[in-house]
Amino acid sequence: MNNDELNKTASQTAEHFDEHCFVSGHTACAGCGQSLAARLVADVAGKNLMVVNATGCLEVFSTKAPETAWGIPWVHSLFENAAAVASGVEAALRVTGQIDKVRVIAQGGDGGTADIGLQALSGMLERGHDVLYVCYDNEAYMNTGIQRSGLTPLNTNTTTSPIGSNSSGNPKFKKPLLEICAAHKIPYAASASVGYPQDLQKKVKRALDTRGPKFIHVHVPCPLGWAAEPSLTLEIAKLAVACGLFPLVEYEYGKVTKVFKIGAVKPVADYIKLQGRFKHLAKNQEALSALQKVADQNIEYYGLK
Ligand SMILES: Cc1ncc(C[n+]2csc(CCOP(=O)(O)OP(=O)(O)O)c2C)c(N)n1
Ligand SMILES: [Mg+2]
Repeated sequence: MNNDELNKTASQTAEHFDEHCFVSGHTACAGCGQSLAARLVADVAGKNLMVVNATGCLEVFSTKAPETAWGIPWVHSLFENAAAVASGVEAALRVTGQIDKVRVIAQGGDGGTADIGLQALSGMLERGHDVLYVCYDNEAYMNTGIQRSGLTPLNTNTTTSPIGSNSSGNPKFKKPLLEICAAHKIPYAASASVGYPQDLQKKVKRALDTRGPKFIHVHVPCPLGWAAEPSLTLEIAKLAVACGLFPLVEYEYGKVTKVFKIGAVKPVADYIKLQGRFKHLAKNQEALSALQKVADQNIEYYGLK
């Protein structure tokens, strides 16, 4: 692209940004839950926002140079240090007297948050920075080819936890990320789902209206990594909540203050049957029961019924 073409693209993009600060034209897959959730979050935050983005799908598909889908100041950190970089951004805004005017969001995937970035996140929460950290959880390292993460569910087929004669997929339980963050006794921590957009936006607003460190864990189906129909993203997200595998809850200062009651609980079998990553469970009753037990325990622990 020459300079004239670049300037033309920039002015067209500026018009586009009047309505939203995260816009279409990026290269996310069809049905990507993460791209929809990121727009819902950015829409609540508005223009007075600075975003620090860990390496991962969202960073890659939204900022293909020389283009960007972000109409606000946006920083690409490393895979592991979004929370540390956001801490620095917040500290700079604080010492220059701008922290009341600008909100700071750090965001990353499940791998970037629950595994490699957990230390930086814990430090940010402990130090008390006025930052909202959003984890977009698609339950594997999707950008590099569907490797399991600490947030991959039990018995999921991934490229590093493949099914086989002696394997029913991922042998580990999903890490209790929300509980780990809430245990820092931060003012606000919540889980949300792209399947419930209004609930998600209410929680983001609540978090951004609260001073101090905040954390939101958002469940976002990934059609490619979950081997699911792109048109079913929202239905699958809702089923994860309805079966108890992804509870929607809120914490204040380390205590549960609200839970999203499920009503008619659906069996885990209804959730997994729409996803190729769980196809093997149709013929493996023991592995399916183990996953159902995880959901049952969530329902009991949080009183979801
Ligand atoms: C230190 C380091 N290790 C590995 C990578 C390679 N890498 C880039 S993105 C990524 C996966 C990201 O997974 P996740 O955080 O879950 O985000 P997703 O792509 O699933 O949205 C990996 C392993 C890297 N960039 N830096
Ligand atoms: Mg991921």
